[in-house]
Order: sequence, then C-alpha cells, then structure tokens
Amino acid sequence: MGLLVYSVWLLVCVCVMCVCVCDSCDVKPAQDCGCNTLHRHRTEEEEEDEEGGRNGQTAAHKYSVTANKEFVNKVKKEETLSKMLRMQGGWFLMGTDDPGIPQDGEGPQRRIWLEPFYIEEHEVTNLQFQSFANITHHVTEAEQFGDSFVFEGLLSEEVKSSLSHAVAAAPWWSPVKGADWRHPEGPDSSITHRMDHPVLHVSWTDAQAYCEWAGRRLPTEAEWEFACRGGLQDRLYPWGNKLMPRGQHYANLWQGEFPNHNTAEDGFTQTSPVKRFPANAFGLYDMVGNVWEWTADWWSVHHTRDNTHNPKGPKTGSDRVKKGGSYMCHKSYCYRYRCAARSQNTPDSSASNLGFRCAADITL
Ligand SMILES: [Ca+2]
Ligand SMILES: [Ca+2]
Repeated sequence: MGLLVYSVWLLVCVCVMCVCVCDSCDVKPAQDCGCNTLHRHRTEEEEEDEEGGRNGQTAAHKYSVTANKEFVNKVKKEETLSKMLRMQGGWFLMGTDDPGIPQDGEGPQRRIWLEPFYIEEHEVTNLQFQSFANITHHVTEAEQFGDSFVFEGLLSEEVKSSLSHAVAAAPWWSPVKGADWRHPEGPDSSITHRMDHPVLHVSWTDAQAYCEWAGRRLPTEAEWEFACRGGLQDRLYPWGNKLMPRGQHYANLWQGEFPNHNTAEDGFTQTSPVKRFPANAFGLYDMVGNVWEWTADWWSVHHTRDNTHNPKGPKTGSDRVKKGGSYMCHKSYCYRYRCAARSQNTPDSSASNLGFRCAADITL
C-alpha cells in the first residue's frame, strides 16, 4: 500500500514538472530574448533557397515554388491585360484620295480585305506596363539609352536649364536625360497620379515585347485603320467628318497656338486617362489623339491601288508606322489626327507622345 501511494505521488510530480517545462518552452524564450524576431530582409530567391535547404527539400520543392510564382504571375497578367474587341474584318477602304498631308503616303485610297481580328479597346496604360515590367524585369530602350524625347513645353525650369540641344527641325523636342516611362518629363517627374494614362517613352521594340508577353501582337497598319474607322466609309475621324459634333470634344488634341499656347479646351494639356473621350462605333477609345500608336508595319509612302488581302506593309525598312496623332496635334502643323493619316519613327525611338495598343489573331 505504501509503495502504491509513493508511486502515485511520484507520477503526479513528474506530470507537474512536465507542465512547468512545457510552459517555459512555450512562453519564456520568446519573452526573454526575442530571438525568433531576428531576420534579415532577403530577396525572394534567397528565401526560397533557404526554405528549400531548411526543409531538406531540393529540386521538387524549388520546382513547386517556381510553379507557384508562375501561377501568381499568370493571374497578375490576366488581371492586367486590356479587354479586346472583335473586329469583323472584310472589305474596307484604306487611305484617302484627298490627303491632308500627301507626302506621308495617305493615298491612294484602296480596297483592303481583312480577316477578323481582336484589338484592345484602349491604349496600354502605365499601370499595365508597370505590371509587365515588374513581372518580366523588362528594361525599355529609353532606360538603356538613358534619355528620351520630351516636348519642351512640359519640362520644369530645372530640366530645361540642363538641356544641351533640341531637334533642329522641331525645336520643341529635346532629348532629356533620365526621361523614361516612369519619368515622362525627366527625373523630377513621375507617373504616380497617371496610372490610367497611356504609357509613354516606349519604343517599337518595347511595345512589341509587351504585346508578345501578353500573348498578343501589334496591329498591322491596315487593322489599326479599319479599327479607327469604326465601320464608317471615307470619313476623316473615327466618328465622322466634323471635328466637334454638337460642340463636343471627341479626342484629346491641342487647342490654341502650337507650340506656345495650349488652351486645353478639351480638359488636357498632356495625356488624358484612357477612355475619357467617347468611343467610336466599334467601342474603341482614343484611336485618334491622346498618344500616337505604333503599328507592326515598316514605313513606305508607296501603295498599290490593287485590292489586297491582309496587307502587312513592306518586308523591310528603317522606320515603323505610327497612327492616330496625339495630344500635341493641331491642324496648323500636324493635321494627323485622322484615320488615314500616318507618320513614322525608327523602332528604337521613344517620346512623350507615343504609345501603343495590341491586337491578336482570332483562333477558333
Ligand atoms: Ca488636349
Ligand atoms: Ca491614340
């Protein structure tokens, strides 16, 4: 009996000790030294490496982390991309026999057949390009070169005083050091309050890279013009022949005297948020005005009058075609905010009024 009582007492003591030790395990180390809060800030890759090592997991675990990251990026990408609208294609009249700027190769007017295609409903925005750059770490050509062209009227006095030279034929353009898509007017500017504005300072190559990442492509010039015309035939603008129907502004252009006085009667001296002006009959925004848009085609001013199917422009060239004009366009010097109008730049050029939108084939 005495032995039994002693055994029970011993058992109770051991249990109590267990509870005490366990209590101290749970609470004391954390309260005493705070060791569990010590860690360095590491890159995601370093964290992945350590996690793999700590868990004794190697290739398989790293693969699942990579796969997870890829999945997250895929979701981010899908959330990022613009809505695309289906264009029916078919025959349409491209160009004009009444060119506003004949030397640009706006004519002759010719019959073009297009297969159906998709095109994005608005210009690619800063927010969208930021997602692309964050995920892919794409470095634009302006960032690589260290400068880009900015309209002088937008520059701060500080940046203006640092300028070395302007463009002889267009003195309102200056190459500005540190101007890029994140800093549209040079190093002292930002896009923070312009995330829904079109991205600027992207070269044709940058635009191409974005569209490729998106699983899309740049529109051909013919596709872009078809989309611009909104089903209307032989009209100047995406909405008709009158620049301001019922006295309303239908595009972000320049009002006043270029280049010294912009009255911004349409509400904007610079770019505007996408979709701020009325869409055309196809539901597409800012086809003319806001920013110029890169197309896939090489530049040529010579076109055949012959009926053509799905033209893709010349096979080679030195410049790429851009369409639609920008917030800087005024009839007095740049009457190019018409669907038939066109202009060009070298594929590595970038500027504070040039952006893009993507298109895609329809795969059934
Ligand atoms: Ca304007
Ligand atoms: Ca545009």
